[in-house]
Amino acid sequence: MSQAQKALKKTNKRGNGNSAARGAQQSRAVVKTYRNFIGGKWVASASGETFENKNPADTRDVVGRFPLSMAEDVERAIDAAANAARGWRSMPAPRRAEILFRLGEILIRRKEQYAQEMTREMGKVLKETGGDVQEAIDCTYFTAGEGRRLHGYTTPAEMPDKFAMCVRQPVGLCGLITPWNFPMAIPSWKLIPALVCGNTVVLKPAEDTPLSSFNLVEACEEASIPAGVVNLVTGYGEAGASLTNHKDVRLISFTGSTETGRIVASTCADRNAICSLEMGGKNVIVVHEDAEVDLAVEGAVWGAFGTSGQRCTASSRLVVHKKIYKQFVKKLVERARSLRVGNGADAQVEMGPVINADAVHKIMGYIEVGQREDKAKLACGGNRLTTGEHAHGYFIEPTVFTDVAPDMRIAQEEIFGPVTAVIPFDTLDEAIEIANGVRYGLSASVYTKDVNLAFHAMNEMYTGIVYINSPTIGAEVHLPFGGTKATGNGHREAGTQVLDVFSEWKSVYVDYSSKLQRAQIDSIEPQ
Ligand code: UN1
Repeated sequence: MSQAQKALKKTNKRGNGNSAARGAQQSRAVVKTYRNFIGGKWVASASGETFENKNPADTRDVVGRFPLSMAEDVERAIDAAANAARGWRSMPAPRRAEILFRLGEILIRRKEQYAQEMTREMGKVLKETGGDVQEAIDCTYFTAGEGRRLHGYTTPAEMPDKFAMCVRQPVGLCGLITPWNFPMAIPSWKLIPALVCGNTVVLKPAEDTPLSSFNLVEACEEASIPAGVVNLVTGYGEAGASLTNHKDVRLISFTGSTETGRIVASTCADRNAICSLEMGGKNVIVVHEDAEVDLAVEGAVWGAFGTSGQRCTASSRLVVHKKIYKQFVKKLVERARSLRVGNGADAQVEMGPVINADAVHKIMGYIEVGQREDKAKLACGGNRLTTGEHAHGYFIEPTVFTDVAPDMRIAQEEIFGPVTAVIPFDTLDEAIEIANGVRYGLSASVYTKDVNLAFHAMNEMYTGIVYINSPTIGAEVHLPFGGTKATGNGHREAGTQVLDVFSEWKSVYVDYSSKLQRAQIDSIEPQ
């Protein structure tokens, strides 16, 4: 790592099978150098400097070298996006959408390759990286379909011979800052709606996973999205900050930590830019006494340890009725202990590494905090795995704390790792109070067979997403995604709701009476 890289602060958060190990060995021989995509051309950073993208399952494996972009690179990308704006916004939305459908086809064809490359740069198991690419495909198809809708509405005007309607217009130049945990899905959630609405973009992906964004942008080029409409700059916080600060960037869409999101929000407030934020979570599964325990355990394991717990939606709190508590904990711990941890490229592996050394430090720090606070019990896990097949990666055991008090730090703060806290409860209202008793409000789940309780809980959970009888992860792209409180700033991604982020409303009044009609003043007498 160069000195310049070390000086930069990061902004974004977020059984080694033999074949996987061999892959790592082979790929060490040739390390490809990638480029930024600016104004339709693949270019090196202005300084010529690069940074390394390493495999978190085996850090000897360098996935690629990527441009270390600074303010100058971002400036060039913004210029390119500004120059392309007029042409793109004046292309009819259904035509823009046709190009995006072509992009969807390319993503389908390359799904397997993208998934493998994503596992190599990010660590999650192949099934999950396949799901990540699939989410980008789903988003592309669903949102491209909106190109033929983008509805506004007409409404009667107050005056005779006057027509009133509202239509959408693009917001302008969009800066997209994306995290490493869903390296293709999340960029697509922002990119595709931005494009269908007629905006041009500069994408700055997380420094840990630039390859998946490279793949997405390369596919955009292949789909013949015009030069300058989509621009990619890779790098660290410097690049993200330059994008956020730039006067010509009308909108910043950011997914990452609540702390960085707050800085993005205040920077945008200073220059009256629009900003859409998707940040942390401390999601909960409530398991009621009548729940099917095996199903709830299976859901909890997937929700807590899928993606090594590195989802904003991860089930990091399990609030369990006292009547079934013992049984639930016993089964949960058995399952957590049996999970196979290793290189996600190995089909037998169930949980991959965490993303980087900082993540290990943070997660292990929380495990220590949990152990120090004597209210809770470490029921399983708690260790970093450092020997044998785990010697060169960032592996942490699936970790379960039981008898956790709702006010403990491990039950309040986002850990973003394979750690979950089990909390006992007596009544559903108590469980709902615990569920809502955190600063975040992304996702909540209830396991119960009682439809009345399910609807009551659904109504009372103050989150952006609620699941009944399934865990807190697994949102689908045609429904709005986002959360309340410290999770967001009121916006939603996905669904048709995301169109309200990437377009602005224009109200249009057409007076064909040939006289001045003063709204709210000239009275209309009934004939
Ligand atoms: C995230 O962790 O930021 O609902 C996104 C889910 C995924 C998306 C997670 N579809 O778990």
